[in-house]
Parts: sequence; structure tokens; C-alpha cells
Amino acid sequence: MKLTAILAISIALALTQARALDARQADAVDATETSNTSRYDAFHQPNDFERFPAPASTGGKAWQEAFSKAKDMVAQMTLEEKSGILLSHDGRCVGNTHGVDRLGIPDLCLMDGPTGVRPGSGISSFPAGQAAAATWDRDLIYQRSKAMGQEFFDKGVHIALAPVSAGPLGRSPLGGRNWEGSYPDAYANGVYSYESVRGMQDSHVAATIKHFIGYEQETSRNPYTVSSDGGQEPISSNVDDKTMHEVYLAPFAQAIRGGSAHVMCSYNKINGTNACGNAQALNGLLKGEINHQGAVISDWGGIHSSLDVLATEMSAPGTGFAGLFGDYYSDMPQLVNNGTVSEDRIDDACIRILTPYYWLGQDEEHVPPEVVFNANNYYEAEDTYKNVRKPDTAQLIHQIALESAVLLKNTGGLPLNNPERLAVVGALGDTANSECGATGTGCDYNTSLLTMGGGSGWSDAPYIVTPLDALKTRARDANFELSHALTYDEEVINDIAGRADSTLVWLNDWAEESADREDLTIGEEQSMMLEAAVHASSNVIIVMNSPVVDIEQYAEHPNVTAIVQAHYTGEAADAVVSALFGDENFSGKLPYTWGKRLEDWPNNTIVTTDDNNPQAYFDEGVFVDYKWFDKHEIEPRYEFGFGLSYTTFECSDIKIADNYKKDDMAIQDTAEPFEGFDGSNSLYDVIKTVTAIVTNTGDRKGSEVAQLYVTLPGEDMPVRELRGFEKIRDLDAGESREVSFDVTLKDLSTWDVQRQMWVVPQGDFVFHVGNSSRNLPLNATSSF
Ligand SMILES: *[C@@H]1O[C@H](CO)[C@@H](O)[C@H](O)[C@H]1NC(C)=O
Ligand SMILES: *[C@@H]1O[C@H](CO)[C@@H](O)[C@H](O)[C@H]1NC(C)=O
Ligand SMILES: *[C@@H]1O[C@H](CO)[C@@H](O)[C@H](O)[C@H]1NC(C)=O
Ligand SMILES: *[C@@H]1O[C@H](CO)[C@@H](O)[C@H](O)[C@H]1NC(C)=O
Ligand SMILES: *[C@@H]1O[C@H](CO)[C@@H](O)[C@H](O)[C@H]1NC(C)=O
Ligand SMILES: *[C@@H]1O[C@H](CO)[C@@H](O)[C@H](O)[C@H]1NC(C)=O
Ligand SMILES: *[C@@H]1O[C@H](CO)[C@@H](O)[C@H](O)[C@H]1NC(C)=O
Ligand SMILES: *[C@@H]1O[C@H](CO)[C@@H](O)[C@H](O)[C@H]1NC(C)=O
Ligand SMILES: CC(=O)N[C@H]1CO[C@H](CO)[C@@H](O)[C@@H]1O
Repeated sequence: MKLTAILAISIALALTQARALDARQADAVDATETSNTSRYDAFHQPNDFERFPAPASTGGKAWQEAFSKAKDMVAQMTLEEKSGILLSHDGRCVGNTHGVDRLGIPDLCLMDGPTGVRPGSGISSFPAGQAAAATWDRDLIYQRSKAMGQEFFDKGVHIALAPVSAGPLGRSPLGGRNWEGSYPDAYANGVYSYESVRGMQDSHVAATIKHFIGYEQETSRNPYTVSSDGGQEPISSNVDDKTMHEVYLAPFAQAIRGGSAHVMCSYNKINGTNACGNAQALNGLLKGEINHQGAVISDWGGIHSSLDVLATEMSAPGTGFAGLFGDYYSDMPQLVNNGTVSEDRIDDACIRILTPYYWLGQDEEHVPPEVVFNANNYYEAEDTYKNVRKPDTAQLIHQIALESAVLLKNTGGLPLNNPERLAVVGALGDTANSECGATGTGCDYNTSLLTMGGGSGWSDAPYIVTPLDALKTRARDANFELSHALTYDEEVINDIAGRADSTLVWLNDWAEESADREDLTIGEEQSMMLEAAVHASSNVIIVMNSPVVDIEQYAEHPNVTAIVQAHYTGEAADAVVSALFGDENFSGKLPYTWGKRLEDWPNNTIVTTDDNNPQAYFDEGVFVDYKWFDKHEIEPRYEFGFGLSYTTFECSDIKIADNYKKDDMAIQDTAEPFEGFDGSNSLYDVIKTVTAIVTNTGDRKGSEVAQLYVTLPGEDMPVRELRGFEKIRDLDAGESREVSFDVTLKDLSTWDVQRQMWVVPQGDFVFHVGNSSRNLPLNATSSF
């Protein structure tokens, strides 16, 4: 088997895991995780296809015409042709279905990933999902995905393996793929999922919202190759029904409302059954309750049996990757012929794959161009270079990167005010980043500028303008001295930081698919660089391109005069520089909670064990991220939704109005049961509108993110939950503007496990408005 560079990632990861397991098997099996049998048994119910058979698709409200077309086509196909559509094979793309030439249906091309077309060249490298989330701007989130969609389309891709919804949601701050996603809050994640799907599909590319569901750790995620060796089974995410509905399913429901063509099932098990063969999760929750009308596509190696076809429509990579992941579904004609699988199921699976293809017009009005790249030989000459970047996209990426920067501390270090001598320390200039590649093996990621993490969410930047590049240009234009230390050298750092007016220290931290971070530390070399700078200078400004890291000992250090979280920026690593100098203001807010120490988060959210059948119990329930900190009265260093600006804002005049408005945002409707359903109303109808006034009380123009939180009545509820946010852009000094939040029936409901429906709890609802989850000066109370 030929292991070529990029496609080899998943294979290499699987093999590494397999090797690690060989070593582990010598150890005694640690059975402590399964010793609590009552608890284990409560979650491990049989995989019940009788109770949860695959529902036949209907096309839903939006796809009727396309559904009829798909149905007609499928009726003309032979069993072999239909089976081919369900089975990915080797081809020019990461995934390739078998087309049906005589009916004019091409091989559908599937490509990664959430920051751009991967593997590929001639494309843009977009800011990570988490960076887009930090802008808290719906339109930027939408525009990012639309511009990305255009590049997928122009490359000839039918189905993008993006965006990431609540999988991972970000239950643990150590999660290796949190950066690919957005917010660990169901409401905000739902907004992100909805807007990202809309954007992608407005460029006529099918979105594949992922990874369904409970996919919260990389450790022991174990694709098929590993467990088939008799090694460790994939981690089981054991999630109770209420948490499943309120935290993990809710964002996917928004993706379905956005019209997501497809859904990718995840590697983990849910309650002991593989996600991609899980009757209750896929047939019950996904295709039943939230009424998904497209296909479920397996993660690469997520299928463990051809009978997974009873829940998952497409087997990927199928026979691709030399069959490493099991060839599942290649025996489909035999399984139908001998009565194991019904032909109706195969028909419906094909219809679910083809309906979005027709709906997006990929057969007629919006036919993607021919694929000229070869994902298998990306680093070899076989690839035909085709640049699909649009000039406006570079501007958009720059804007998103700028607005994703969050100013966490400022005791006067920023803005940089006409410095005479500026020192910079750390990983801000090395373009070795472009060599980090998806696996991080091509560079020392402890000391390289990082524009994103690793794995299938990696995209190859055409260029990276480093912060050092931008600073040099400024030094030339503004005539100041710029000296730098890109690696640890105490003497050099002493010297340059000692004489500078301001010292910028750039930090990063690597996160990647297939491995969770071990801790929150920034590594030895960076720690030494930071420490040296802080000793030598009383005006140190920390800038990070990282997930949440431990900088606790510097948070209140008098020599650290500003701290900025700039996230993973994609190609526009320099964007933050204009905000550092005050040409632009900071307007980003943290899209997660920044705790003081790892122990502040719930314990064991990344389960590490040698047990052959590892179990993750989602014991914190709905209390994820800020809801955990609030419930346990843990003071975070920086709270969810927090971010400073160069100006100041006040909120005033909160008002609540009963304001009934029919849901006008759903492309597709979900079928979630709720109390008070009268045959024509929707769980997503607006029932109240909360308004407030935001005033810029400082002396410069700036943008503020107004946030609405609600305290629902009842026992053991989160202290408060996000239910609205709006970025108020470019308020002049002294200017006021009204902000308005529409609150839907679902926003005020909780999942009733006994009655199996959404129910509005009895009592008073307190609505809070402010600019972070812990700064909510306004409140007003209303009953339902
Ligand atoms: C065992 O499971 C039960 C039921 O879920 C739970 O109440 C109990 O705390 C668990 N005990 C331990 C030691 O984990
Ligand atoms: C998982 O198990 C819990 C506990 O029995 C149950 O409430 C929930 O519905 C199950 N969810 C799925 C998707 O199996
Ligand atoms: C049906 O065919 C499949 C695939 O060849 C085979 O594995 C299975 O044992 C057969 N089942 C029966 C009942 O013949
Ligand atoms: C990064 O630093 C850590 C410890 O500081 C070390 O264990 C690791 O090997 C380093 N990684 C690379 C790629 O140099
Ligand atoms: C802060 O920086 C000054 C140099 O400007 C240095 O003398 C002092 O020791 C530093 N403080 C600490 C606590 O490191
Ligand atoms: C988490 O673990 C730490 C150390 O073992 C313990 O002190 C703490 O009480 C645990 N927290 C919770 C919420 O269980
Ligand atoms: C957040 O609101 C407070 C007042 O409640 C205000 O002092 C502060 O300036 C606001 N922060 C930002 C970044 O606007
Ligand atoms: C509502 O705001 C008032 C005034 O700031 C405050 O005293 C009160 O505690 C708040 N109530 C709630 C429930 O947060
Ligand atoms: C985005 C934004 O509001 N930028 C403003 C930040 O503040 C400077 C200085 O007042 C203004 O010139 C920018 O327009």
C-alpha cells in the first residue's frame, strides 16, 4: 500500500493508535471503568432497530422537487448501481461515490474540511471555526462559510466535509479539535452551525455537519482499523437524555434548520453502540426527531459492519485507502439478495444522498467544474494547479482574523503609541508554519507561528503574512527600532526587552486531531522566553495564537500590561497588528471560559485508560463550560463572552415585549415534540422580544457584543444560559443604538425526559443583558 502524504494522515494515526494498543495489551486490563455495573448497564441498552427503524425520507418542506427527481432516478437503477452510490472508492477526491453514467449521475466528490479545501493548493486558509466564533458576528460567520463554499465549488467538490457543529462542542478545554468547532454553548453553537450551513450551501456545495454525536475526545476515538485488530474499542460517550437534547442535539437541530445536506457520524460510541450504527441516535434523534432528510456519511473508519447501513447511508472511505477501513458496504448487493437488508432501505439511502445534489442544482444550474487535482498525489506533480481564490476573500479573512482577537487585559500596554523601540519575542515570524502540515511533524510547533491546528481540519495557506512581516513594515513607515528574539536566548531577550518601550511576546499552543492536549501549559521554551521578557521589561504585551492555555502567573503581573487571545487565524496572522496599534479596535469576545487551572473544569472529561472498552460518562450533564463555573461558583480568569475594547460601553433600558412571530428562518423544519403544539405553530416561533440600549461611553469608535442570558425557573437549572447575542458595529463615541433579541419558544423550554417533549417550565424567567456571562447589569422578569 502506498501511503501518500496527506491522505496518509488518518491511516498513520490509526496505525499509531494500533501500535500503542499492542503495547497496552501487555498490561493488565484496568476494569475500574466498568466495575460500576448498574451505571454501565443504565447506559448500555441494546441497539434497537425495531424501535428505531430508519425513517423513509420525504424531502421535508424544502426539497420536494429534488426529492421527486431523486426518487425517479433511483427507480431506474439496478441494485449494483444503487449500491455503488452508498460506497466511497479511491478517486481524485478524499471520498468518491460511484456515479451512474447512463443516468448522467457523476461520481460525487467529497473533500475536507472546516478551514478550506483539503488537501489542496490554490485555496484560501480560513481562520479556524473557533476564531470565527470569537467575532460573535453572524454575518462574518456566514460570509466565511460562503467564501469557503465558493472555493469548494470551484475546485469541483460536491460535498464538503464541514462545518463542525456540536461534535466536538468543547466539553473539555483539552479537546484536540475544539478549534475546528465554535462555542461550548448550545445556543451559540446552534447559531454558528446554522449560519455556516447556510453560507456553504449558498455557494451550491453540500454541507456535511459533523460529528454526530457526543464526539468530545480524540483519545481512544479508535476508527475501525484499531478495534478490528482486537484492540481497544472506541470510547463510549454515555450521555443522559436531557443532556443529549439540551446540549448536544440542539446545535445539530439548528444545522438541519439551515438545510444541511448531510451529517457525518462520529468515531465514538454513544451509550455503548458505535455512532455510525446507532439506531436511537441516527434513526431516532437525527432522522426522526430533528427530521434530517439528507444522508448520514460515516467518518473515515466510522463504519464497523455492513449492517450499519440500517442507520448510515454512505460508507467512507469504503473501498478507498486500499480497504484499510474495512470495505464495508461492498457486499451490499449480496446482503439485499439474501434478504439481510431490504431494497427499500437501499433506495432510501440513495434518495437521501441524491436529493441535496438535485436541490443544490449540481446536476443543471450549478454543476461543479471538473476536478483537476488529485488528493492522493497532492505533493506530487500529478496535481494540476488551479487557483480558485478570490481577491475579496483575502480581505474577508483579514477582517475575521482581526475581529476574532480578544483583548483580555489592558493596564495601559495597548494601543502601542508611537514606540521608539519595540522588541518582539516568540513564535511570530517563522513561516515554518506552512511546513507544520496536518500532522505537525514538519516543524517544531513549540516555537513556530501557528495559524491553525493539525489533522483533517488543516488547510494549506498560499502564503502567510506573519506578524513580524507586518511589524517590519510598520517600523519602516513609522521609523521605530524593531528587534526580535524568535527562540530562547536569555541574553538577547534581556538586551532587547530591557531597552524597548514595549515588548510583545507571542505564544502559541498546538492542538490537533487524534490527540487531546495533555495539559494547559505552553511548553518549556515558550515559558522561558516569556519569563525572561517579563523580568527584563515592565511593559510586556502577550499575544496568543492558541486554545486556552495557562498564563495564570502573568494575569495579574504588573509587568504584563496587556494580554490578547488572537486564536488560530488562518493565512491572516498579521491581522491583529492593526489593533495592537489602535488603528482598529478590539471587538472579539471569548467563545469559551478561560479557567484559572485545569481543575476548575469538571474532572475526567478526557478519559484516558487502557481498558479495552473505555467509558466516558458525561456526568456534568448540561453544566458545560460557563454553566459549570457558575453552578460551582468558580471564578474564571476570563469568563465566557468577555473581551475588552479601547472604548467603553453601557447597556440600559431593558424591555420585554410579548411579540409573536412565526419562524421564518427554517429551510427545513425539525419534528421535535413540544407542549402546546397546535398543528401549525413551531418550537422556533418567536414569543418574546427583549430590547436594550447600548451606548458607547468612551472616546472612540468601537463595536460591542450585547448578550442576552435567561435564568429559567425550576430546580437544578443553570444559573443563566445564553439566549441571544448581537454585535453592534461601529458605534461612534457617545452614540447609542437599540439592540433587540428575539426569543423563541425553544429558548424558554427544557427537555422533559418523562414526557419526551420540550416543555416551558412554570414560574418566572429572568432576562439579563450585558456584555459577558458575568457582567449583566440589566435584568427584567417575565412569566411565560
Ligand atoms: C454508580 O452508578 C450509580 C448510578 O448511575 C451512581 O449513582 C453512583 O454514583 C456510581 N458509583 C460510582 C462509584 O461511580
Ligand atoms: C443513553 O442512555 C441514557 C440512560 O439510559 C438514555 O436516557 C438515553 O436516551 C440514551 N441515549 C441514546 C442515544 O442511546
Ligand atoms: C448474506 O450475504 C452476506 C454477504 O455475502 C453474508 O455475509 C451473510 O452471511 C449472508 N446471510 C445469509 C442469511 O445468507
Ligand atoms: C514541545 O515541547 C514539549 C515540552 O515542552 C516537548 O515534550 C515536545 O516534544 C515539544 N515538541 C516539539 C515538536 O518539539
Ligand atoms: C519588571 O520589570 C522590571 C524591569 O523594567 C524589573 O526590574 C522587575 O524585576 C520586573 N518585575 C518582576 C516581578 O519580574
Ligand atoms: C476533581 O478532582 C480533584 C483532584 O482529585 C478533586 O479535588 C476535586 O474535588 C474534583 N472535583 C470534582 C467536581 O469532583
Ligand atoms: C462592559 O460593560 C461594562 C459596564 O457594565 C463597561 O464598563 C465596559 O466598558 C464594557 N466592556 C466593553 C468591552 O465594552
Ligand atoms: C437584577 O438587577 C438588580 C440591579 O442591578 C440586582 O440588584 C439584582 O440582583 C438583579 N437580579 C437578578 C435576579 O439577577
Ligand atoms: C472598528 C473600529 O471601530 N475602529 C475604530 C477604532 O478606533 C479608532 C480610533 O478612534 C478609529 O479610527 C477606528 O475607526
